[in-house]
Amino acid sequence: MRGRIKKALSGFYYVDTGEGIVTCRARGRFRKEGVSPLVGDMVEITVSGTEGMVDAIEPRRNVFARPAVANIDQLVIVASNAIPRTDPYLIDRMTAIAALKNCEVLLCINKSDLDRADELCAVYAQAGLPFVLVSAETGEGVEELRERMAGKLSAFTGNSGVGKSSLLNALDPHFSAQVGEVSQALGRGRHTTRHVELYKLSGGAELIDTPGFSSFDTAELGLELKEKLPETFADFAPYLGGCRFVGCSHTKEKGCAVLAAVKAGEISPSRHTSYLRLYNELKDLREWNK
Ligand SMILES: Nc1nc2c(ncn2[C@@H]2O[C@H](COP(=O)(O)OP(=O)(O)OP(=O)(O)O)[C@@H](O)[C@H]2O)c(=O)[nH]1
Ligand SMILES: [Mg+2]
Ligand SMILES: [Zn+2]
Repeated sequence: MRGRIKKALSGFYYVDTGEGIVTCRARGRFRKEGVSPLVGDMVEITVSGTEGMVDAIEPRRNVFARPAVANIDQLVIVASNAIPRTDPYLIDRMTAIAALKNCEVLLCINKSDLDRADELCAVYAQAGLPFVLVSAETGEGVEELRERMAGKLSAFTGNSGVGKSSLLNALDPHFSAQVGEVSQALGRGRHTTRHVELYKLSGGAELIDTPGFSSFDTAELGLELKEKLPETFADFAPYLGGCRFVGCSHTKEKGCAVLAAVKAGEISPSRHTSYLRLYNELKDLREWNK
């Protein structure tokens, strides 16, 4: 039988076959080969009694380590300018990683009832990144978000406490995903969502809710990103051919067209600061990281 993994938890995979959900284990050879089945994967399973076994994973169109998902059409980066405030670096980093994987990105700025995030909106309007300003609390923007998710498989990502699960509940009240308090003292969420799960929304969209993170990890940073970094910043594209030196790193060179565009206000300083931070994180990666 064939199906899609809709939930992964404690070594069990919940596979939607179209006729129901089969709880599966995965064959031992996956572990030996260093691959794990992921939510979003299309898999071949054999069913015996009420249990199943994942035999094979179909080729993936894309795969992410964090959030751990496969085959998504769109990565929805949920952010907030209210507590817990999202560092724009997180947005720019995820955007670059998604660009490398040819995956669409939608920025979803939540908690508009608390903070309208004018600066963030201005930065991403200028960068040409699609974004929606929403509130899971008041419902502002939720219809627009729903429209942008129609007919697609999307995955939420973002720091803990920005309201990913709250938005899932706002999009389709018949889900009651667990929502957690934000620690005002620490200014961050409490890691309420602990597993990755795919939900079919009424209206046709499919959405994967994922655990939030509190720090940046390096799982997605590799040589390919290092080599293609400037191209993963779409707003740099018009300038990349204009630098004086071939192989310009766009960090400090004389005659750099990207730096000139930042100076002229055509590229936002916040985006270029993220570029520099990512460039420095990637700088020391060597061949063996491949
Ligand atoms: N005022 C306001 N509060 C919100 C909004 N969205 C979510 N919250 C609150 O923010 C807190 C965290 O929400 P969650 O939905 O659990 O956040 P999450 O991103 O799923 O967090 P993790 O599962 O830990 O990654 C809860 O107290 C929500 O009620 C919003 O639009 N406005
Ligand atoms: Mg959550
Ligand atoms: Zn340059």
